[in-house]
Amino acid sequence: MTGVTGQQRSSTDGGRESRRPRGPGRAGRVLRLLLGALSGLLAAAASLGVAELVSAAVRPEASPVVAVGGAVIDRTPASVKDYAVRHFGTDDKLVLQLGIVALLGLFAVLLGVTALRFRRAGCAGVLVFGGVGAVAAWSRPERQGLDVLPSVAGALAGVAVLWVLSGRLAAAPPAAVPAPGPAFDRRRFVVAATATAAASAAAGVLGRALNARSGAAAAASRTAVVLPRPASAAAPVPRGAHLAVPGVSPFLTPSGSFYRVDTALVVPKVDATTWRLRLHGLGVARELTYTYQDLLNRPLIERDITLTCVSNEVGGPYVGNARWIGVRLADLLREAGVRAPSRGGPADQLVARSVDGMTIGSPVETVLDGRDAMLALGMNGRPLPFAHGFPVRVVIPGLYGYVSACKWLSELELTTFDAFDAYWVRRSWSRQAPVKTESRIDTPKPFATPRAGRVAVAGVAWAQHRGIDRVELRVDAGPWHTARLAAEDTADTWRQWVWTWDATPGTHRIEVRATDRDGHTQTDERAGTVPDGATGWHSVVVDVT
Ligand SMILES: Nc1nc2c(c(=O)[nH]1)N[C@H]1C(S)=C(S)[C@@H](COP(=O)(O)O)O[C@H]1N2
Ligand SMILES: [Mo]
Repeated sequence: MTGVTGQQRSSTDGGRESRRPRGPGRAGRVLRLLLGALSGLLAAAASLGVAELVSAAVRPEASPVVAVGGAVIDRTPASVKDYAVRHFGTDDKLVLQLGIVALLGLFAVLLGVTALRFRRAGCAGVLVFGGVGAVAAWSRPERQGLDVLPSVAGALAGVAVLWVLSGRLAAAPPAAVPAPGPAFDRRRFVVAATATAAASAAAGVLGRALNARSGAAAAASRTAVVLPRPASAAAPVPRGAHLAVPGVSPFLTPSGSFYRVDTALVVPKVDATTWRLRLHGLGVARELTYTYQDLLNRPLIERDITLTCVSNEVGGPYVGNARWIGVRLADLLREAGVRAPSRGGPADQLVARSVDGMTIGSPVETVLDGRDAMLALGMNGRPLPFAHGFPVRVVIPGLYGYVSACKWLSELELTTFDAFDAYWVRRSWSRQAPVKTESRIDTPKPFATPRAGRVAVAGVAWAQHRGIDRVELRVDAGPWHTARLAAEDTADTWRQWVWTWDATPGTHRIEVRATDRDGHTQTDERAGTVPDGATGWHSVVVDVT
């Protein structure tokens, strides 16, 4: 009991601190600790602000939070990456960066408090953090020479701020009579802290603005693109490919709502006028370099192709269908003298490299087997959006994105699967990964409460390059019913389907399965996405009223 009373008393004392001119009492010490923590946070803010400003002179990807985030992504095991994609979806990158900033803030507080007593140690801690940023920037696959600069400059700014602020908190003005309140010069601390906060914010805002402007040339180069009419146009989408069922995914996915999966914390802004594509490697008779205009000048093909991510869970959202315009990849390879392995070619893997260091390996045999593998320049009638790979990306029907669809392409290298493992393969995903036959119920939504009677159950099914042959549904593990399939656009696109269910009141589970043109029916065996794509039947539970 005395303990409690004691606590109560001291807190009351704290409240009356101003009436007790007895030097730094408990409240004074607490205030000093808080100001120490604040110094640490201000040092961190100065670091980030200065780093952002310097990164504008280097490149946005070199700013420390982005560099550390990128390095974390590079080192994230497949299972964790999968968890992040599943739980945060496209916000996973935001969550990651907020996490890094939160962690930084926590350490900043610790360092600020440490510096109250151990000024050098606190400042050394700030340098260590700068080192982490610099090492992260240096470890990125696409690192450039000056990438460490923002972290180093930021760390030096942070050290300077912590040194000055902790100094102000330490030094009591020499006075014969102890002054009221904490034993340091409040006014000088407040001035320095305010100046630091203002300068950090200004540096950060200016850096952000400059970084945003650095994409201006790229944006202008994109605006200037006029896609020519394709030499080989896609046939119009058959009218019967769209079922007029509310809630079903539109046959063509608008670019703005097309799923996005990549490791880029900053979307690369590539200037098409200076962009180059290098084609080289095993079995290439002569190395070739293309400009964007070179590709635009070639005969272009236009095709509807459904893209799917290997991280898409059964029933998941990472699938979309677009109309792509581009250069036939097989033509380019053949001109360079490349032969398929089945025709004696020495290379069995085509590695696509992006400006951000991504590597994606596809089987040469598949690229040359007659399918519409292409270097896409356009998506849904417009130049590729930056987020989807401007100026040029790869699209290969029938393969998951991580083994086919390299965005922001910069290089094509012919090699072998024995000689080289691409980015995701080094992270426990399969070397080869054809898209699995899948179906998804879009409507009704899980836990919907439709009225008893006729309920339209509808969705999409895909088995790229094989084509969908049949979609079936069953309720409460009853008999299978065949859905009505929308008209097929091509074997490379998904198909909508609908089945009219005579729903009875109660809770029911609806399950779907698809069969492809090879006669393969989707298995009910549940498998996770690692290493080569999820399996199982999508099901939806509804409450019929
Ligand atoms: N440069 C680069 N290209 C990339 C990726 C990436 O992380 N970086 N991700 C791949 C993956 S895993 C998929 S599923 C597709 C997704 O393409 P989208 O974002 O245009 O839908 O891009 C592929 N191309
Ligand atoms: Mo993916």
